[in-house]
Amino acid sequence: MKKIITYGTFDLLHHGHILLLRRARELGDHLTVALSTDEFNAGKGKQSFFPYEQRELILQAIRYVDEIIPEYSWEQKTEDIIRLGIDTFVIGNDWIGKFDFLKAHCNVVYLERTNNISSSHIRQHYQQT
Ligand code: C2G
Repeated sequence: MKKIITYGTFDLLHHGHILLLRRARELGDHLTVALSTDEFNAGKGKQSFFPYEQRELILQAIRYVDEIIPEYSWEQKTEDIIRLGIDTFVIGNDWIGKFDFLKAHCNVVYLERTNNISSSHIRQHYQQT
């Protein structure tokens, strides 16, 4: 079984996220999403609109997602990949090059981000209405 992993906040889920998850899942047979915890996001200087439990519940309903684990630190990726027997790490190309060190343990794939959609734009629009 070819196992894929990706990491992210997945707040205010939109088609950009769905296209990322679908393409990631299509690279193998099983997709694990490491979902940023609220505490980890605070460290990223990000506060999601929805708390972790709600973002997790929404992701659980997505057909491309087979497993969800918490992302609580920048340093956990290598240990996740080894522990879970991951073949390929996938993330959007806004991170291009940032995770090449993982090539020592698995394939690393940066996928094209979907243009003209982001959680922050949705929030800004929501706050204006
Ligand atoms: N994404 C995308 N197109 C968009 C928006 C997001 O392809 N229009 C992708 C991102 O590239 C990422 C995933 O969807 O691969 C989740 O995006 P975020 O929730 O914004 O994740 P991020 O805050 O980048 O956290 O350790 C890595 C971090 O946790 C990634």
